[in-house]
Amino acid sequence: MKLAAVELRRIELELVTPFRTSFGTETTRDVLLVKAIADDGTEGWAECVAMTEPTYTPEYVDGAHRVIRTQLLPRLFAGHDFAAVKGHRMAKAAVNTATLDATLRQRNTSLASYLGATRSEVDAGVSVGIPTTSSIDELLATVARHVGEGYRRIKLKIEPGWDVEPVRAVRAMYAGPLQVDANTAYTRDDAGHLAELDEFGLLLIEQPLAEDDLEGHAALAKRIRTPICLDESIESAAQADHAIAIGACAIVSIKPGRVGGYEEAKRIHDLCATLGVPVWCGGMLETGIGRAANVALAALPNFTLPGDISASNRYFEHDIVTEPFVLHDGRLRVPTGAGIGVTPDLDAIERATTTVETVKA
Ligand code: OSB
Ligand code: MG
Repeated sequence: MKLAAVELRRIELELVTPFRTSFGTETTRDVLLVKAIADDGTEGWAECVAMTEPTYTPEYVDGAHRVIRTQLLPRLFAGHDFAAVKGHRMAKAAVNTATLDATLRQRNTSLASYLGATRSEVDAGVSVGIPTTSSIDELLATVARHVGEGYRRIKLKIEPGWDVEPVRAVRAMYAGPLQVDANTAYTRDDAGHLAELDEFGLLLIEQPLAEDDLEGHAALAKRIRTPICLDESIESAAQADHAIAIGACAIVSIKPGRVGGYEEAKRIHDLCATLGVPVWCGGMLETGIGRAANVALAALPNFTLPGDISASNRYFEHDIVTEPFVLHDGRLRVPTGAGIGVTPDLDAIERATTTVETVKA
């Protein structure tokens, strides 16, 4: 693929409901879209998953935008890889995925088949935020609605003060696959408290402790029965290998943005398959563009747990692809078209655009 230009476009989409986690509340999604334009006019698309503020990871969208503009694109146009640039994996992932999409569209190959997908549909899971009202009744109503929509797994966001009781209440009405995500909100001293979640038969607890506290996770794993899954801690296959080796996690959440792109995501998948560690695909409130690529990844064989891969209407009233993702019996269909296999809805994208810049090679 010979690159002619890259378009960097910021869009703003209102979320259908605020999304509250232990690190903050999102009401809109400020997304950086990256479009790679090949010399033959083929276009490849990706979204940068960095959030508005650096509260989930150090990266945030303004920073990623600037790193792409001033560090990554000059290297890309000069034919260099990004190895010299430390970190900034979400920024790298966005550029890597846009160029990969253009390459695959030129070759008329789907991302799913390129990555080695073995399924045509993936189980849909949904991540349920902490109600802004902190009301257990509201949580139960939300969970009941998602179960009614057909979701095959429910994930509850937890934090100190919002954990055992909400989980107990949900468990009393829902016997299906259930897991929790703390986004680093606990400390090593909370092991006794987190053990109170053992009785609910959770699939896993995601990232209870700080991202850099692998030893703490290994120690916690000895004190609770719920399997530990890492999200924020895992930025590469090497880190996954180390975390698994020291007993810090039994399950890995793979987010392509967090690890630098789909190639590294696949390496983590393959490594975990070899080690007998299940993986699932995390989400970052993606639009249909990022969602399509995640669905392709989640179709690989060792994605044995349902991901945070929900229908477009979980977050957005109007998605920015021509065919929004919808549930079919609790599953999403893996796109079969070339590249990410979805068509960006240019009118919808235009309506949501706040800034746009085209950088020529
Ligand atoms: O920790 O998995 C997380 C969203 C933004 C940042 C971090 C996380 C999340 C989610 C939602 O849990 C996943 C999704 O539905 O896209
Ligand atoms: Mg998480």
